[in-house]
Amino acid sequence: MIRWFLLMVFAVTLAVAVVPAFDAAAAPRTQKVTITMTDFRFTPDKITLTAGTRAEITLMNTGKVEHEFMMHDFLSGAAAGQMGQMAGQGGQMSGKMGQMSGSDMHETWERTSYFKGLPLKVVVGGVETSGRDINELLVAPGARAVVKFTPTRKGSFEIACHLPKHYEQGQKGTITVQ
Ligand SMILES: [Cu+2]
Repeated sequence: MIRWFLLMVFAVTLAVAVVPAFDAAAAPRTQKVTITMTDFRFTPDKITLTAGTRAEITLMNTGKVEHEFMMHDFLSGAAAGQMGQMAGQGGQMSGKMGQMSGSDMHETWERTSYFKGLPLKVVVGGVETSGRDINELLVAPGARAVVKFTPTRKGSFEIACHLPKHYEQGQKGTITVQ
């Protein structure tokens, strides 16, 4: 009887000692960030993530209009500078500039998307979708979406809403992956 009791105590002690260590190994830390989308801001607009650790970005659109979430290389500034140079070269370039700011620019943002080739999970309204090459995410006013991925590429990346005139009004930010 006494031996049985001791065995029980030992088993319980063992369980207490082992479980926390096991949990830590089985469920690695997830970096959770919430970005509020308003008309026309991302708050916060500066985020730091750690490469190799799972990330969950919750996007909450509390604005009155739809907003988009894209994360891509910092090309907008460079492209804008290039366009500025072209404008300086003469009036005939300005027509081309106007064309460039449309679908060509969108292709550039998609081509340089951080999520290009990266497995991504998106949860909207409790429904999870997974895929690769999900480059942009539209969030309806009042809606919430969660983007799950593991950042790999390190550096500074731009987050932006490229719906007409949103970026220009300041709906942009930076995610730094260290
Ligand atoms: Cu927007």
